[in-house]
Amino acid sequence: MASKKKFHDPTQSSEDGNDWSNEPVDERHEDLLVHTNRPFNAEPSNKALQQMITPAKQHYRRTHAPVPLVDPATYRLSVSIEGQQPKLYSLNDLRSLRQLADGVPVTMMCTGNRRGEFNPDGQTAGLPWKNGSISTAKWGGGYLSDLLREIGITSAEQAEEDGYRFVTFWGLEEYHVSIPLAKALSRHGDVLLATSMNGGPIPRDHGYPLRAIVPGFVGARSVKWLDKVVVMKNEVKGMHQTGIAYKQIAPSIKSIVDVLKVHSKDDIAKIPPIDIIPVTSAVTAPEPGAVVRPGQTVAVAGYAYSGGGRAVIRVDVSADGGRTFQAATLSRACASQTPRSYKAWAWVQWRTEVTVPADAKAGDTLTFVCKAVDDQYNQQPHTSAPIWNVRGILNTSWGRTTASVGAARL
Ligand SMILES: Nc1nc2c(c(=O)[nH]1)N[C@H]1C(S)=C(S)[C@@H](COP(=O)(O)O)O[C@H]1N2
Ligand SMILES: [Mo]
Repeated sequence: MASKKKFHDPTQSSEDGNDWSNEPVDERHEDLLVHTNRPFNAEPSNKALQQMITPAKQHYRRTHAPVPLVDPATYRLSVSIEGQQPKLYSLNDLRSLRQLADGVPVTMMCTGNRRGEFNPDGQTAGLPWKNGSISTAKWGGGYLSDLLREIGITSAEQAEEDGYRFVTFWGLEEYHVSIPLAKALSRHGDVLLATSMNGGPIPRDHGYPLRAIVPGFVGARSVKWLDKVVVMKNEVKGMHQTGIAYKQIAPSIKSIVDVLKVHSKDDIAKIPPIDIIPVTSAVTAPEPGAVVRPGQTVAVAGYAYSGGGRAVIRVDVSADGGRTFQAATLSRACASQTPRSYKAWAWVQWRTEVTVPADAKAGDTLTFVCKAVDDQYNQQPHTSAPIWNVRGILNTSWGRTTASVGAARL
């Protein structure tokens, strides 16, 4: 339940009918690249993306409404089986669940990461994210499966026989999505009711006081400001689940208006929304447009991630646009997130060094490229043009950045 007490400042209320006076502006790092202020959508700098664990102030933000203001004393989580009386849990009640105290490193990525790179091939509908709508934090809290057991959902098999296949999460501002019940109940799923981020309370922007964390799934399923958890027979109806938000439409369809000419609403509901991101990677150093010199050794760095707990096993890096490659050195977020653990929830950070050819000419462009391989040998598409789609989701093409060659130092 959101606090009824609002510290309303009339000078800050805006023309759109929402109350924006309670935004947690102090939580937001000044280096964030802000796409929209109301609601607040922003991504970290390349430098921040080079850290294994993203500091909370720099973790990307994806919001759709003002950030709810919650009083932890009166907050209650409602948990139910569809059509039955809900049970209410205070934050204190939730502390009695088995706790994952230290937190597990989980990479969260918005499906629209790198959408902006699609736009030269045709305008997409959505925020023009660069390569930063992805971040990694250590999330701690209780296991959702323990809470579901308390309301009588003891086994996925039994629940499925009774017709229940989904768990739906509702945020306090009405955002709602579903995940498969099997993911929520699996010992290997690690679905959390998180109360901590990077060892501290969850900042308001990221879901204070309670957030679902669904490791290995797209960011959209990790619902912030959790209000209700409902075990359901079907996935919930709504823009972020059955609607078009997380669905990839054929590249021939160039506008949202055209989507509706080709697909009825019912058709769209039948297209699966993305849960598990294919393997992807990006270059975070050098900065786009950096000037490098002939013969110079350049540090090239970036991240690579694959959904569903698949571990990245190799990242190939090229300084000549993909004609020749060298393997980068990988670092993992924690020792247990190994290949074929199927619990590699976090990205790898990779780095390598390349030498600019001594005969490179001033004014030449060097194209740095990276491509990752996961433990099931999934690989990335070479370019984004063939996977262009009007919603601009899942740009998992090779990471790319260019630098220009300056005059040789004498
Ligand atoms: N309640 C609620 N939960 C939400 C959202 C939202 O708008 N409201 N956005 C989702 C989306 S699309 C993403 S990518 C992640 C972003 O989480 P972050 O802002 O902590 O990075 O939260 C998800 N959970
Ligand atoms: Mo997202």
